[in-house]
Amino acid sequence: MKVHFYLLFFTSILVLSGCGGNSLDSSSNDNNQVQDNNDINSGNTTSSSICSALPDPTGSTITVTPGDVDQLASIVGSAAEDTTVLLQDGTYNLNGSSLRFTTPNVTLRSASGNPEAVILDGNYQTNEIITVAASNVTIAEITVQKAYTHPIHVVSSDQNGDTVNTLIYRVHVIDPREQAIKINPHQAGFKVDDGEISCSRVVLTDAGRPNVNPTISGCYTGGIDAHQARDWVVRDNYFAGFWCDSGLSQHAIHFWTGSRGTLVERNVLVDNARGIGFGLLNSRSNVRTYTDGVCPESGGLYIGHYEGIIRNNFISAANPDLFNSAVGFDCGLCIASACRANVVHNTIMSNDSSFASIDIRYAGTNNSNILNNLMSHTIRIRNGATDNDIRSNLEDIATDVVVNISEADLHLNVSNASQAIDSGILLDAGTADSDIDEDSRDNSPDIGADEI
Ligand SMILES: [Ca+2]
Ligand SMILES: [Ca+2]
Repeated sequence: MKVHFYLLFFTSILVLSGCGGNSLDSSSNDNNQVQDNNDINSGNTTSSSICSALPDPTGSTITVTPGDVDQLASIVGSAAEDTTVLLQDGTYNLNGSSLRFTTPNVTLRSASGNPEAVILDGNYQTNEIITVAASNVTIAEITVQKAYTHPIHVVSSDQNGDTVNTLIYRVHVIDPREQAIKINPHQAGFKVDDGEISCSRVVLTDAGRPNVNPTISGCYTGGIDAHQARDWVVRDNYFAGFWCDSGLSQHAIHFWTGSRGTLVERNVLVDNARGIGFGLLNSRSNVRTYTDGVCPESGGLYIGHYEGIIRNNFISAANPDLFNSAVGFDCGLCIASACRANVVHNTIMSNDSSFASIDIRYAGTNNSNILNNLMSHTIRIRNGATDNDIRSNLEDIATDVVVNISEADLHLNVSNASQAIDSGILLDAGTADSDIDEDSRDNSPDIGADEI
């Protein structure tokens, strides 16, 4: 049984908001834009059974309407543990305010379960729209758009120490001015671990692109930017549009500065300058290290990412505007100073140029497995990357091996995919037992993310 718990304060704002709704009137343009964004998701292969609606809330609930937006920050900030804040449909114009979660076990979600129907709009006035600074916080089934910096920022804090078990589920993150989802440890050394980002859409649209922060390489944006984060899961998401006319965007998905154990699977990435990155540089200060002897072969080398799996992802580039931008399509999988990574069964397709379908870089990238990947361009191995197991990949493959690159459907086109079908090597159990559709792989695995 659900327990509904309303403070008198909240009851009063609910009553007041019942005859309001002014903020709803201004939402039509934004709703249209989000609908447009959704239209480009036609290539998303995730099934509804994988990304089903969240179960009903447990514990206390507080229902909020768009008319309550001026109180939303205080409602979130004062919510007790085991509280769910339910947002009624409409656009919440934050007008510079930010939502900061400092109490564990608090959930923010739409009442309807429809992410497109509840929009938290920063209108480039709010810096961070949502800051998660406590453990076991869930953000679900809403749209978060137009933050001046980060729509969602997960941090550790002096107050709560480590932040663990963040869940970002069925959230649409649209047109950030900087990185869409930022994960940062507090400088005192507390960590931000064990989170999950799934079934979400993270998109930079043509309308939003001119608003990107031009400082720092000219294109200071990206999808997920995670520092020193351990054991995060990123699955069944859709990322699109992270590039700029000038400057190099950060990756759609990036874990670095000593992150570890990241699992990145079944994501669809469309028209991003850089796809999935483990690590980045070959030296950097302020990185996380471990005392358990992980990656003993790398002794003394700079490591940007330890262990982890990248599997069963579709990464495509087909937008002429991306190719005509200053940098174009840089890399689909960008592996730099990443030890003991498993990079297996991904499909990377570009119908124009690409610097590298898979970039394997720096001596810190060692003892990693690059196996059974299917790509339109090549694997580049450079800057001292050695001692990796790179086999059974198909490079320089024509894009008609997949169903439709322009619609980001990189399933194998059976009539043209004989090179890929049953051509892979059998991987250790548990490495990639199923494909992007969650179909089981047979004992003659098909190369790429799709098993026929
Ligand atoms: Ca097969
Ligand atoms: Ca399949």
